[in-house]
Amino acid sequence: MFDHTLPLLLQGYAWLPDLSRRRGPGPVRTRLLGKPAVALRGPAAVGFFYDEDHVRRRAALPEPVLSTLFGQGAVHTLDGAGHRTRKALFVELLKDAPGVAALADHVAREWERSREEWSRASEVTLFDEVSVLITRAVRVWAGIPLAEPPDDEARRTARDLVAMVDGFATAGPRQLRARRARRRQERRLARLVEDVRSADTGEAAAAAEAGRPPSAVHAVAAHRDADGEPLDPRTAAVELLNIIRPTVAVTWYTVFGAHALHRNPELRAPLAKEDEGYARAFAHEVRRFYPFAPFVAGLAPQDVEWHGEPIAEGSLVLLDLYGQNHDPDLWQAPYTFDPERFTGREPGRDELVPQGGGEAATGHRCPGEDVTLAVLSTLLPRLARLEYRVPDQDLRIPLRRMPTGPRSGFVITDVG
Ligand code: HEM
Ligand code: MYR
Repeated sequence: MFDHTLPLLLQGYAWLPDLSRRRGPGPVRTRLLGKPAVALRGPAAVGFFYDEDHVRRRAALPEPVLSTLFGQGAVHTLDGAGHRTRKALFVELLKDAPGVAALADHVAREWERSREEWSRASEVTLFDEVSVLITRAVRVWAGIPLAEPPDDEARRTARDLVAMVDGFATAGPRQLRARRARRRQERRLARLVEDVRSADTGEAAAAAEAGRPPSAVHAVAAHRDADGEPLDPRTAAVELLNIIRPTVAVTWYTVFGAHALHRNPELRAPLAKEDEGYARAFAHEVRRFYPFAPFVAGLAPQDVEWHGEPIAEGSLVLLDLYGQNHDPDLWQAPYTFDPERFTGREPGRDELVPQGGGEAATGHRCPGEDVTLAVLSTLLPRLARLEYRVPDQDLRIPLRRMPTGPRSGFVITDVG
């Protein structure tokens, strides 16, 4: 069987679904990165995948993904007690309702400021502008100061954070740009962590005493791993980036939300209402419908078996997130955009998996789903209430590109 790494790079989101359609039902066997690989999907497969007896993360992610998207030594690469302890840092910061609400407030304030700027511009590329507004909000929230002049630095930082996500699945110039962006941002944030530590104001202890969460910078600087040691400054920078970069990555979903409103204009009125339940359902449907994370991957630590199918030790096990979110056995008319699927009900734990499945606190599921939903529930209703025109442009979303989005970046004019 030949190695599918190249077809994956070339075909992007279409690769696994095509393979699975050609092979018929059941797990898809292939080769990836020089290893035998098997791709699973469905709620039962989620349970199997997130059991550490079946799948481990150490050494599973290829170097080009680590040096761009996640960072060397990131929480994504840990297993066992080391993972649990590191993960608690994220879960405590991100699962905390007041903390998430505070971030959403910053996003709402930045939206107002951006909206005024946009109303004076002849045209606005939504992708670029939303990435800058979220960058401003998350930096303030996380306690990361902006150098002077702050606006220029916010734009440069937004470009770097976007580049890290944009370059992880390509061998072309975007990969190089992503590596450079990561090196630059890691250097800056490692220095910041050192500064915070040497000027320790006791912020973490003071915050705990006052019953409020410490800022992300302080929490990361004060964190101790399972071995009782603080993170070295470079690893601290990696994990700080694992909070601010994915928050800015919500830009992709925001622009997909704009795309959904454009294609389904009848959804604008219900989304524009002050109806938190509908906004959340709309955000869930954006995360289900549009392509972002294709799959997650780990290695079998021993010979294991899935539904009678042997998986040899050392095989790559993939959980096909995009495939599961469009599986006709799970979703009626999966290629129809319909927020009503989620009105009045929350999706089951292992049903909707754009950000992984299982439990966030104990497994590798994304700890940022509350943040993602809060940012989308802040931005998308405001977008639905905004007056603007969508001029002719290339709004196709190429499935061969990873990550993808409307080609034009979603240009709007006549913002009111
Ligand atoms: C993990 C997707 C937003 C922080 C993950 C994983 C996926 C994902 C697929 C891997 C799950 C696994 O390995 O099983 C996304 C998408 C987002 C998003 C599509 C929306 C744009 C966020 C946000 C944050 C965040 C807003 C933090 C503020 C993390 C961290 C991990 C992670 C720290 C590593 C968890 C671990 O390995 O234990 N995310 N995420 N993500 N995400 Fe997100
Ligand atoms: C973020 O910035 O962390 C949010 C965007 C996450 C995209 C997740 C992509 C997962 C890719 C796994 C690739 C594995 C290749 C073998």
